[in-house]
Amino acid sequence: MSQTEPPNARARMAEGALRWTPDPTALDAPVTETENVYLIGHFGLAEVPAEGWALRVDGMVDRPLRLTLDELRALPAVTVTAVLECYGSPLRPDEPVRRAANVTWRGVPVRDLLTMAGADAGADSLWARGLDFGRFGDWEDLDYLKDVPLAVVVERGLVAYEMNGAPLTPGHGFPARLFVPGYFGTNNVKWLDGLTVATGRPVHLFTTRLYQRERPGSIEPAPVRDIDVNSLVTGHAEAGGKLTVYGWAWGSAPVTRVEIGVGDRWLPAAVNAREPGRFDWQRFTVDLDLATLPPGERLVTARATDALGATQPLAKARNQAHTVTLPGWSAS
Ligand SMILES: Nc1nc2c(c(=O)[nH]1)N[C@H]1C(S)=C(S)[C@@H](COP(=O)(O)O)O[C@H]1N2
Ligand SMILES: [Mo]
Repeated sequence: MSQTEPPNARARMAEGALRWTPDPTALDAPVTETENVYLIGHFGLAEVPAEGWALRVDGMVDRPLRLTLDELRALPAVTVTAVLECYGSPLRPDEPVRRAANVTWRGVPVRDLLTMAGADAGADSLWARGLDFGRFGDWEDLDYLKDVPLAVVVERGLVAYEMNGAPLTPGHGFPARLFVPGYFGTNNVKWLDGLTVATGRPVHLFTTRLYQRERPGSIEPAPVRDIDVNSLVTGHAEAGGKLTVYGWAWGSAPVTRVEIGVGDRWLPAAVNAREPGRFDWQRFTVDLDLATLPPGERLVTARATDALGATQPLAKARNQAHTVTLPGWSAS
């Protein structure tokens, strides 16, 4: 943990955008297989070798830290299964992108790192920087910086070095990334350089300019943090005169209700409860009686509502209800 070591080198950036979204039918497993977890990198794919890399923890701390990957892995770790979801392009915030996954993360609680470093009681923010850099839209020479409220990241944030039981892949942020359960993907900084304990928000394209959203009843925009209520239909089966439709629903707040729209009716689905303190996705399933469905009807929509009463909009929203076209069925 010497302070004389050189800073991390910037990542080696591969050519081309990192933007891949699987089909929702690939997302039916309770925990999404790593090869089916969507990929986003604003500047492309970054490569950061473990050799020479160390996580820096600095800012308002008594003892700045510098932890190699081996040192990080030697600390007590926790395992958390939680949703990773992309907010979508901050330039097109109303476009539904349906990039979501439920992933098992393993890493060191941010709380422990801040205790080791002796974080100042007056701090209220944690800034996380990535080692990737480049151009985004018309902006050049950018790096990746996010800030999260210290109280939330101390309560549930991790510096994750594994997903689904294996080291992070280069695309998902090797050697380590921040992960804050319940927060949108944009906050989960990959290819982590370091964490800075601070007060207030850093001015940056990805903090105070983009990834800011309007709040009803306020002229002040709010940073993109808590995940909106959302759902995906991931499969269906037809047997014994029934059409079963199923999928996943999630949000920062637990989902309390999922309705399935067929024709002009909304039918309640069964939804698994979420345990307190967890941020994983919840199964919904519904059995539709084929005899009562309009013949030839092919569109099925899922719409979730959370414990705070927020419901997925039917249109013009990033989390608008998911409609799938199923093979036709007969009314007989
Ligand atoms: N360093 C860095 N971290 C990043 C990003 C990035 O471009 N650079 N993209 C963010 C966004 S918008 C999302 S949705 C998630 C995507 O994580 P994934 O590619 O592992 O699915 O990473 C976040 N962390
Ligand atoms: Mo994203």
